[in-house]
Amino acid sequence: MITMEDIVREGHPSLREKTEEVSIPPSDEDIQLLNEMLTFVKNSQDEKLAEEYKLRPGVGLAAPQLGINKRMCAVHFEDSKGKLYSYGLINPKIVSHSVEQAYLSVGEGCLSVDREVEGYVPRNARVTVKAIGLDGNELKLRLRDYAAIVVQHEIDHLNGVMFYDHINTENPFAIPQNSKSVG
Ligand code: LHY
Ligand code: NI
Repeated sequence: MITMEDIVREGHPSLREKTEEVSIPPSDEDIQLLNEMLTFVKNSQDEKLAEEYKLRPGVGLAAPQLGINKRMCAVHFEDSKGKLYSYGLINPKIVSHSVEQAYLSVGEGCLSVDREVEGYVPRNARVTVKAIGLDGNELKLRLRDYAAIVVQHEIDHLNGVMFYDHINTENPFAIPQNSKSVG
């Protein structure tokens, strides 16, 4: 079972590396790892399990956060309408995105960052993502607002990008161009 001890923190080189594509069809080992990643995210939202295993609640996890150099991530959350997004994503790729941007009104955090970093993180308000799912089939997700933000945060990890790389250094709370506030 994956716990916080398995998650690397800021300063670890794997958070800054560009990851390798997973070969398709994915191996049983890759699928197993991705299933464990998704289970970690689910467990972290379960009050009892989170307390028992000292898990920090999260909505997403990317393989580089485990020191694994592969293009895989897992997300599990509900949007503001209560729609569930629960996916393991292999080789996810943003195939199109809106011009409009969106940022979380409370800013972002990261399971690999043990400090508060203030500021707005501009992202695309809408993205279409293609990936291979846990069943080995191709997935095409059309995401907006919170769902789009979370998946972009995870895909960034696959490219060695941290959320705070996007924050305006002069004014962390400058309203991004052509953007809406989410959350
Ligand atoms: N997890 C963050 C989490 O708290 C993801 C996240 C995304 C937080 C967007 C806030 C906004 O679940 C990770 O850091 N995963 O990489
Ligand atoms: Ni993160």
